[in-house]
Amino acid sequence: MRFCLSRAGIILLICFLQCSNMAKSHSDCGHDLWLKYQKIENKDLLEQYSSMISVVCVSGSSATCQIIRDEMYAWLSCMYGEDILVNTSLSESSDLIIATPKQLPGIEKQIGKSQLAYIGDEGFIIQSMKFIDNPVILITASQDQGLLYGAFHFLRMLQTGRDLYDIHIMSRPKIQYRLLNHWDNVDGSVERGYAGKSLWKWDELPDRIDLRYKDYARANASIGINGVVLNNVNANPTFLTLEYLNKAAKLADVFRPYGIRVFLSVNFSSPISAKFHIEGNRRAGIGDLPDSDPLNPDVRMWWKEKAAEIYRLIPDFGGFLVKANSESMPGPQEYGRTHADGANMLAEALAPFGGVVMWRSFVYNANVDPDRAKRAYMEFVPLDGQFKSNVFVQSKNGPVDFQPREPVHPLFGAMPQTPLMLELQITQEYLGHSTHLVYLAPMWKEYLQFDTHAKGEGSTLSSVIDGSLHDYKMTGIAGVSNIGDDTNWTGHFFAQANWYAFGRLAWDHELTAEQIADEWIRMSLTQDDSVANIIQSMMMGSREACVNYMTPLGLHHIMQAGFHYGPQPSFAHASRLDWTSVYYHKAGTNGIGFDRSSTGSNAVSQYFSPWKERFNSPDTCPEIYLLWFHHLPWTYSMKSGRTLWEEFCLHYYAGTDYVDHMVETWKSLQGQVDDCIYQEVSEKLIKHQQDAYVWRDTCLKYFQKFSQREIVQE
Ligand code: BDP
Repeated sequence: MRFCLSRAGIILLICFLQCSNMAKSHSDCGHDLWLKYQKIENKDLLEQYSSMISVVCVSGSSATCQIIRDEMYAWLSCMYGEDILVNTSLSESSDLIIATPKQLPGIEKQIGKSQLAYIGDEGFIIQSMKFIDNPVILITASQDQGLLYGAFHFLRMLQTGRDLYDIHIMSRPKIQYRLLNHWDNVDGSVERGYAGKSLWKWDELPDRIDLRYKDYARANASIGINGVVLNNVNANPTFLTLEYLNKAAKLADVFRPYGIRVFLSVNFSSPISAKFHIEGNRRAGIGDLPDSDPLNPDVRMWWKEKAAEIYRLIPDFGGFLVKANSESMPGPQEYGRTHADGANMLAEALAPFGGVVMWRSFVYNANVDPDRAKRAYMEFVPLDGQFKSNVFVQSKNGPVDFQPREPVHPLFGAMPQTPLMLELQITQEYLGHSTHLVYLAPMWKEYLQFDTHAKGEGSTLSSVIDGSLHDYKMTGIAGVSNIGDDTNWTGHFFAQANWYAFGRLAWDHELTAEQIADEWIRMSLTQDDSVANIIQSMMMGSREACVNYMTPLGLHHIMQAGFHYGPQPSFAHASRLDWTSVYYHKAGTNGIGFDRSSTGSNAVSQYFSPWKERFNSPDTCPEIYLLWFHHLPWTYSMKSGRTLWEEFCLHYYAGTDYVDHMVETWKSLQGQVDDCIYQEVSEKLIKHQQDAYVWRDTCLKYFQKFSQREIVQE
């Protein structure tokens, strides 16, 4: 059956219009993300591709296979600038075959059982081979979902100019649950969102399905994300009402063929929420029990019934994300129960349906310890072994809160019996919102590659979360989304690279930050090698620059109170100590830094040897963490031979110099990238530059009051 002309006539038309315009004038201004239909400009490549692929066979009949057909048709026709054939049945002329062994018997024999077993449920194989004596490229997988991932991988190869000769690719995700966490609210606002309002149009759902839901699912599938927590961790019980579950179910229907499951953040007090129901305020109360004690049988039954109700509407519902006993969110400790008691109650309700609980470790009760950085470890490590098997403990990468740089959270490696899920923040709450150009993959790699030494050398954070270190039975990673309803999705065009990088690293944490940037640039901005290299190198240094002009040498949490954008090193408040800047930097005429050594708060003791010893002494502590672990005099001699104060100043200047360099680099690219994107990024960079100067000057002036020394620039 010839598929393309009838079924995809409209796609074809749109695609050709876009393609023909693409070369010079068409500008999506970032709306099409890294999934632009674009012609291949390199003639040799075009010749290679079109001689090797002209008749595609995707034989499956599922909605997912239909998506693969649509994608293949639209992309390849656009890339070549001419119509191609996408069929459902195999013919002698098929040269790209996309099928599971079930759909096309014979594949198993050709590929081999062990290879198919290796790729599991979500992986794929792309292989050059002979089929009916013809050279073909085969994309195969055990499930249609894997075919979709394989198809996107193959299209990425074409878009990034890879050779198609003699391909042998076997890929499977290293981590099972690869989720975006949306901090989206009922009223359409997004907590720490800098890209417009929420993508979810709650008022329109379930009747109207915004077209962007599909685009969103498609973008996620193209990078391997397989789950979405729809709402804010500061969860409103309204999301568990039938009205909102019906809305969530509609989203789940759109996402399902893309292999994306829906999850919800839940409020631990939901069973008593009728008490705080405020009419007209959209805070629907859904439960009228007297308490939400996790050991109360009525409360347990309430959650069981709620879970059953959810699964009736969303049969593949993923589970609950929970922020409990943290920042005014209710939790089991209100009833004298532990985090494990709370998590296990929810786990019990979800278990019959295969759902999981992601219980966050982001807690910092001041009664536990005066040092906020120590608290989560102290609360959670003693609970290791007490959680049910479908509970994750979800932990931020560092022990405080998504700072531009923190040491790794000491929990990683310290809970061998509890699957730890890593939570990264894609949205730039503390790294310049959607104004600063900061490519986050180098930061995430720094964490993923960190060797915790939990079981001796080689115990990297990535080996903890991919389950290989402790043999976790389930594995997961979450990224707090930076997506909103802005035309370009993420506010700053370059922030798209962070969404992209999160997905790619969640699939394979061994990819390098450079490689991921290169892919993204070639798919989003240019196919020109030299332009791509310039942009990649600019992106690679942007995170270190941000650390330098905001919080160098281990300084942290000195941002504007609440807003977290600009600097406010002077912020002090008597009752909210661990939210203030002065608590973290402890600057005085005697020096600066938080003493977490064995003679200070002793947070170093939470790390494995040799880190605890290395961190403990300023001589062996890596300078990037120096003021995180030590309070040192301004005259302290750094490895460079300069004083701490001199080095401190130079870091601030190095940070702003790099931003100057980014501004100049970007200027040099005018005319070489899409005009609209060029303009938007230029405007953002100007503001970025101004605000980086503000950071540098505010901080240096403020700390100079204590150091009482000249500011040095070189
Ligand atoms: C902090 C944010 C706050 C979040 C909290 C969390 O400032 O808005 O609710 O983290 O992760 O970074 O729960």
